[in-house]
Amino acid sequence: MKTALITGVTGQDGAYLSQLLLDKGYKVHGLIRRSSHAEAHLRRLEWLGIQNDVTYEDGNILDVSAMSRIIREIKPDEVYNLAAQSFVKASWQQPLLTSQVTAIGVNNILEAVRLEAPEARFYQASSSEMYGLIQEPQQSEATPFYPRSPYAVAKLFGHWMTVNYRESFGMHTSSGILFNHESPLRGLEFVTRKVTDAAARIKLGLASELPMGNLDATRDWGHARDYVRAMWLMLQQESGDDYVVATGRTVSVRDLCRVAFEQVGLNYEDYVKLDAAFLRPAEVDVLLGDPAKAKAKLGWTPEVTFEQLIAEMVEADLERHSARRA
Ligand code: NDP
Ligand code: GDR
Repeated sequence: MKTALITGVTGQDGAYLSQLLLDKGYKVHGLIRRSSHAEAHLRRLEWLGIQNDVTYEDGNILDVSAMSRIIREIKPDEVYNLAAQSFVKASWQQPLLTSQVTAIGVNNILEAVRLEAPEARFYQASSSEMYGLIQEPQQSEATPFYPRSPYAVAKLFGHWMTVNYRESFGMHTSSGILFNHESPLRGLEFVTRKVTDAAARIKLGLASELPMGNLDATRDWGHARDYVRAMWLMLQQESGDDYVVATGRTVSVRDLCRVAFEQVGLNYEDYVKLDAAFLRPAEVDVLLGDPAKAKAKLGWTPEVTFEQLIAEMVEADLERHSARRA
């Protein structure tokens, strides 16, 4: 039986990755940081019905002593670092926290792995945000980076540290440059879930409008369940490497609104209002990934289309709000 440690286990990807690894027979340890509302922490794992199947470890990626202790105790075969301050917009308001967690946090874990379990395989959750002001129309592993937010700058540090530990110490480290991936478990602050949740609430008469930022931005959106499969595949290869994980199709925020509202039989133009509060100091206008390497080397392809993804999310939000009303 293999043992895995997942940081960020309470997040969207942590929940789906736990499910995948449990299904494969892994013993899964998940890092939980202390908070005064511990009961809310396991919400996503509960949604998947696996909250009692994960072993929880108290810690924080900012505390290298805690990370070392945990890795020494459980001696994982695989470590997945998914923990981050992951909301791009918040990174302008909290740039130093974002740097500490999303950049230095990666180094803390790499160091703990190097010292306590150097044979363990390590996955770093890198991001398409690192391409920022895009230097090529379709972004691959060879495309130069141009980060546009404190979040993206921090992710770039984590990415290069992951490469550096591989090259310096011969460790099995992989960086997954994942493009946006969503699901019914996505946080409400991110645009897809914000829109599917609003479409459901408006349909049920619980809201009457949806304030939005830049509708012209486009993203390459996939389903989180497909993307965690790519993470696992990376750590099953003979050596570590970097991979772009994307669908190869980009869709505007405007079209996201159209598709989500159509799902409930409404026209988004009747409800969506522009609100400058949701604009960003510097925008990433377009992202479009080239997943050719992941397909060739990992045999990975996404299974869920954008339309299927949004339909699943709207359906889940309708159910949630209907249940609350009943
Ligand atoms: P979420 O925001 O849903 O989850 C973030 C997780 O990080 C939560 O479990 C959170 O714990 C944890 N966390 C935050 N700070 C700390 C800390 N100091 N110590 C320990 N844990 C901490 O993110 P996603 O699941 O969407 O994304 C997973 C990773 O992938 C992130 O690193 C993200 O930046 C990256 N990524 C995501 C993409 C996407 O489209 N979803 C695309 C590319 C990269 P808590 O519950 O306590 O808040
Ligand atoms: P992103 O995701 O910044 O790409 O980062 P988000 O869903 O927040 O924004 C996507 C695009 O939509 C535009 N937008 C809005 N965004 C939000 N959140 N709210 C709005 O009201 C709104 N209106 C327009 C944004 O300006 C942006 O262009 C996500 C995170 O998961 C990161 O952690 C991850 O690394 C990247 O995806 C890949």
